[in-house]
Amino acid sequence: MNKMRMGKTISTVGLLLIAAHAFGGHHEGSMKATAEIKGCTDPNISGMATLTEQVTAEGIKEVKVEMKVKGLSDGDHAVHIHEVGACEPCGAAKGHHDPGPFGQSRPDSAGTDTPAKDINHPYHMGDLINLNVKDGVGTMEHTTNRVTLSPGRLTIMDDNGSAFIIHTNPDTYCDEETDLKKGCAGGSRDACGIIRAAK
Ligand SMILES: [Cu+2]
Repeated sequence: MNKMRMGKTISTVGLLLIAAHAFGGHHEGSMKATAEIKGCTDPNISGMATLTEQVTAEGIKEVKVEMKVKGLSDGDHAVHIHEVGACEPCGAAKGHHDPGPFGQSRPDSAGTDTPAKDINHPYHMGDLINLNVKDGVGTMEHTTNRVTLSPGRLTIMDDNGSAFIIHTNPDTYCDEETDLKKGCAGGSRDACGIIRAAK
């Protein structure tokens, strides 16, 4: 084996070890991921989220999301899993995670007063519930079976990763005809956190 080949083999083994480490424990218990939440522009916003994948007795994978964030304005703030694991700037996280056949990831982001033509909210796989902030502390707990941490068609741990986005306004879930307008999914972005595999 020449030197180049050896190098390639070693790095492949290294990657496998990293992958085994990141996703280890799948059989013993639950898979986990975490996200450190930071303000898009406000350095006073900070927090943490944990994601735990569990398999129900029926064999369905579900992910429990627990989030605590300080520094946001009191009230409800939309939270979603966005399609790219990037937060600088917060727009880099792109649209809502939606690996479905049509991949319509835009929520309410048309540049005018009308909604985006491909508005698909709240049907995106990454759509969650509002974070409720009281006295500057926001908490959210939600279990979803729309996404997985383990590999598969619904995974959020895909090639380009995923990130949480916390929006300025509440998510109205865009669930009424009269509610289908720009901003119904929470409007501008306050905070972001890249989702990373954890032990
Ligand atoms: Cu969002």
